[in-house]
Amino acid sequence: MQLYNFFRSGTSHRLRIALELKGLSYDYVAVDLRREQHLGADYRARHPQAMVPALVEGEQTLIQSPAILEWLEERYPTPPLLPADPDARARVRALAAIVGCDIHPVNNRRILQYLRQHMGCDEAGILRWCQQWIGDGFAALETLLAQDGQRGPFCFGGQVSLADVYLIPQVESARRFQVDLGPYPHIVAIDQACNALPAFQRAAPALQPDAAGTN
Ligand SMILES: N[C@@H](CCC(=O)N[C@@H](CS)C(=O)NCC(=O)O)C(=O)O
Repeated sequence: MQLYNFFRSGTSHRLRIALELKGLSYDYVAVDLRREQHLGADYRARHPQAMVPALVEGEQTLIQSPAILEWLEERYPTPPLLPADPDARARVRALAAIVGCDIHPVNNRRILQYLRQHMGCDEAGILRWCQQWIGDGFAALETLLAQDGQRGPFCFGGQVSLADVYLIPQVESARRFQVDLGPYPHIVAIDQACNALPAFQRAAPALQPDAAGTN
């Protein structure tokens, strides 16, 4: 498999974590969002939305990280990233969707570029925007995590799940946007527990080949 991705992209980071957790090897193909490589015709031919990630397997190119994560889960079910019970699966998917549907999309590069270029937003405004929507989602996640008496060190139950796969890249992004994580002790503890695992360590943005020379 080949993963077209960018070290600092949260959606790419999700896929790296899932591939590592499932013990799947892949070729790393860097698409530099800073140099707008994703907007070029070559990459657009692969992904008409001009976004990373894309996962190539044989003849097919898979796009959209939620769809790719579900495909990985179905194609490579061991170890599972979703619990067996339908109610538990709904819970894990809901935690993941808070990040995937309601936090990440509004802080995407193209949204921030639009705010800068068409809405007169300066860098302080951009930071406030990101902090607002990350904080909003994290507050809800923190409440849900605090209410769950059955939880172990991760987002759900005693094992890593898709909820953690979504959360950890979002925590990385929250730090980049200088979000105060003090109000979210459960999220911080889950971040520490996940980052103690080799799969999460190997998937970390700072360790990727295209991160070299950046800080
Ligand atoms: N829903 C898509 C979103 C992908 C996405 O937002 N990718 C970002 C990087 S994290 C991107 O390529 N942004 C390019 C841009 O905004 O110009 C997915 O989950 O795959």
